Amino acid sequence: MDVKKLLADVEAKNPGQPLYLQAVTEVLETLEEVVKANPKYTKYKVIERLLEPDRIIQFRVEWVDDKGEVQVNRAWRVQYNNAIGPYKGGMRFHPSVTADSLKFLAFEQTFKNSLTTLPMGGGKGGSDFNPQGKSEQEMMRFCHSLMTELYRYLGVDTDVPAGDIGVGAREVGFMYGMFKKIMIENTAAFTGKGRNWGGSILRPEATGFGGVYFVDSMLKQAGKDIKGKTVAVSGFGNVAWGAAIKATELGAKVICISGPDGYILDEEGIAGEKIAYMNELLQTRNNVVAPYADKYKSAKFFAGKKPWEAKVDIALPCAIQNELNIDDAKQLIKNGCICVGELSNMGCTADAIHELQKARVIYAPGKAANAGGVSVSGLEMTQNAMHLGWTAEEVDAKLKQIMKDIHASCVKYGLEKDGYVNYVKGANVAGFIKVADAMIELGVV
Ligand code: 2IT
Repeated sequence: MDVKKLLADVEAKNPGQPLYLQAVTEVLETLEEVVKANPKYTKYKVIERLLEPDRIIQFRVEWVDDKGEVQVNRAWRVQYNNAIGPYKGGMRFHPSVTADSLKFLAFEQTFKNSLTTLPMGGGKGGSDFNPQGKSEQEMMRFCHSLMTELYRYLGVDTDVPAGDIGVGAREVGFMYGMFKKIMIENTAAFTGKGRNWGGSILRPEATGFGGVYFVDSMLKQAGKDIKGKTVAVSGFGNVAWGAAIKATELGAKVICISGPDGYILDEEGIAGEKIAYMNELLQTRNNVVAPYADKYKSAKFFAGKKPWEAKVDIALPCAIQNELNIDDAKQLIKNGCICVGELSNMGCTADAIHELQKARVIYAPGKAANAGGVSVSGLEMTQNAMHLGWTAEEVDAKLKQIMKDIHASCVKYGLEKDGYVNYVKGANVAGFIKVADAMIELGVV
């Protein structure tokens, strides 16, 4: 396998798509060994086939804002690969959304979903629509309009979206509500649904919970304990909130949370009522974490700064791609950080990852560490198919087991001679093998 040539081809065929190239580079750099050892992957050109998504749907979304002005947005659904199950992945509403960002996310999702052990293919969608400052009515009109196009491509066995940045249970409700009306059916063609209409208990917390279970496994693997460790969490959404709850529950001390306006340092720990207040701030949708420091005198607010400058044992990026760069990585290493668990998708830049690995910081990529969210989505699909609902304990036990299994797969393929686990390699190889073998068994179609 000629990685250089493959990457040159990807770059030439996907001009102006640096995120997709970044995600592909990270994966291909770790697959050389497994491809060399298994000539079937070369014979059936699995890599070349995996570098082209099954299809990308792009469409216009037009809607009328509260002032009566017509607005136009662009939306996509990237159906990347359905070799092992229906396309599955979230919808992201954020001004940074482009064909490039969704393509990288759908590519990552393909390997992530394979790792979950559940039968889900990879997909992702979204729009450059900015939810910030939109009224509930504007949000509803936008979601309805988007769904009058997207519904054609969805279905329980075809493509099952969910939430992501800017899309929570409210937005899923508006989109799924229109889907249900058009299709005259109430099936599991969406996950992250509300509890009253088929949603799984624990889905809002799942990514954060799963991520901390994964971090716990990584620390145990390295002979360390999460108890008593200090934690910094970035991102101002469900993922960060769930991570803060679970990290606290397992005995760690969360001392940093952040929002788009800056970060909070609270050396006394952000637990109990303080986490509930964090969620209150999230629900206001004002995107500011600063009021936390007004309410709790033990806290300091650092405007416009990232939490990676704080001295912590564990860093959990939970916001967006490339939120942790090489300078942040160097600062974390200097401050004695022992573990970085990526709960955002591709949260670290490529050079940041290399820096962390070089310093033997325990590092897990998003496709492994944040797979708990889509895993509970998969469990939601199962419950819907059975017309049943599980208790929080049942869902949590299944989630815990899935994260343990993902961790074991990463160790299987990523363990190095000195005992350090290269989780990037482990996750990529384990995720790849299942999809690649399925593609070969399904023939060239
Ligand atoms: O990045 C992700 O894995 C998600 N946004 C969750 C996707 C899903 O289908 O639950």
